[in-house]
Amino acid sequence: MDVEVLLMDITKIGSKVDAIVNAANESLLGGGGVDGVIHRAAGPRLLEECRTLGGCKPGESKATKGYNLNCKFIIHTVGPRYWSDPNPKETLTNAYLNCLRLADSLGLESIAFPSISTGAFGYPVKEAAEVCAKALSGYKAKTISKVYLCIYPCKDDMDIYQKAFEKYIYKNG
Ligand code: AR6
Repeated sequence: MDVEVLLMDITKIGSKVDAIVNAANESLLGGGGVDGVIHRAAGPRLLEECRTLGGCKPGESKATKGYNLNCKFIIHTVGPRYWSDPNPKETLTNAYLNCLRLADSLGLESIAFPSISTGAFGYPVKEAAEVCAKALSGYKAKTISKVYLCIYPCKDDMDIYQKAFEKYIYKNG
């Protein structure tokens, strides 16, 4: 599974990937940040489908169609709220892993993630990047061969993710 870190608005990666991950909240009914951008770009039919899903717990994931985003699926996950989650590291790890497992179960080959939980949910970027790099590097993919991390809009954040992945690969030979 090849991982590439990009400085990119995730809604612009479109048909280049089979699935785009949304950093949502438990309601799955939209919000601010990347969630709001994804709903606006995908169009109102996304919200209609989300209403049928019955929400999503932190660390879990659910799939919808991609609608106007031109990817096959949007995989919605809920990251931890850093200051109130009883175990934010475990919840963030689960959020990444459950998106990958769901993508594999759908037979997908490529997936794009945003930086889950590091906006409204307050997870410090450096810590979140370490958790992300560890989760992705340890995952044994079935059908997924390419993962993009679309970090946006901050170049410093992208550098932090890049370093986290380099360090992890270096540590593991
Ligand atoms: N492409 C990629 N990343 C983006 C984009 C974009 N277009 N826009 C923002 N980001 P956040 P969370 C980055 O707050 O912390 C929502 O209201 C952003 O700079 O979107 O998981 C939901 O409904 C940050 O680095 O998600 C939930 O209530 C990262 O995406 C809550 O926020 C995550 O920031 C979820 O909070």
